Amino acid sequence: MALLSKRTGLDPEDDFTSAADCLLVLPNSFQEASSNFCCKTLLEEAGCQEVEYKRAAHGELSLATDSLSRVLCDFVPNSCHEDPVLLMDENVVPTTSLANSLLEAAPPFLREDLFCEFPRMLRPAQLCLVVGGQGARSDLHIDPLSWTGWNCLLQGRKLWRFFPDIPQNAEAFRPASRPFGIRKGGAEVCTIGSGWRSDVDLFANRTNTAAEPPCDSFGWLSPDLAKFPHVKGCSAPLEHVQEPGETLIFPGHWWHQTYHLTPTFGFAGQVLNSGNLGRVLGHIIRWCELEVPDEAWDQEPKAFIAQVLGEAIDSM
Ligand SMILES: O=C(O)CCC(=O)C(=O)O
Ligand SMILES: [Fe+2]
Repeated sequence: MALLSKRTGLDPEDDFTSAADCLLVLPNSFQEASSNFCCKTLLEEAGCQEVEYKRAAHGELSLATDSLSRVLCDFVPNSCHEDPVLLMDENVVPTTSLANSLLEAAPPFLREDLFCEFPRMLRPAQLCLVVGGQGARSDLHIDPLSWTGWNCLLQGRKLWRFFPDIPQNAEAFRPASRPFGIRKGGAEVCTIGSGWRSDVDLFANRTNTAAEPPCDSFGWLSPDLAKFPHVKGCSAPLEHVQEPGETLIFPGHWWHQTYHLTPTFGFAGQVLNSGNLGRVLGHIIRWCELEVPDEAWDQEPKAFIAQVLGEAIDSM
């Protein structure tokens, strides 16, 4: 039996609050946004800004800093499987006029976001710029706070692998916690929840060298089993090749990793609404070991958020 499911070809105008437990694939969801327009705007308004990007030469991962224009125009086009370049940046877009244009172009249910009720310091960034060169991969991870993630691809093709968060996969991936909260001087001072990351790279070995290898067989991209023999025990993944124009909406508490089949350009964010409020606040309540009476769950979302976040902060 498949543990994870996918629904495709849905209308971006629909209200997806009740479909929080499967992968949704929306075609043409950010109607007004084109990668050329977004890239041009970013380069004009923020090309000189410093950004941190990830590169991995011969398996050695490192973080490097350079201007946005150098990363987009020089490094991303030269990325390859052995020396991949990935930029995931939450700071640049909010400083440009693109932030408003993108939020206006977003499907309506992504604009109704209860994370705006969180105290500013604990609010996740609304828009993350995700630009990958060919062969770039995210790490294998679970997003923080059990939120619902969205990821819009405007250009390129990206392969995703999803897995349920079950003990079998924790055994296979050997996760480390990635705390979510307020950081000061590099230290976490108020942690309200967690995400998880694994050192495993599900795409470490590439056996097919064609520029656009077939996407229906994933034997050609596989983990390094000599280095991580325990990965063999993981459950079968749900796979999806994200095409340009598609937005994916997925439970952030699923394990996921991406592989950028071609150079890509897109944005990611997360949403909190009546469909996943219980899951996200439940995550914070468990993580902070809060005692919340049953009646609290019957409150209006805003009041419930204020109570849980207030108690979480008091508990530090
Ligand atoms: O787009 C990617 O490469 C990774 C994005 C991701 O992990 C997310 O949107 O949660
Ligand atoms: Fe993620």
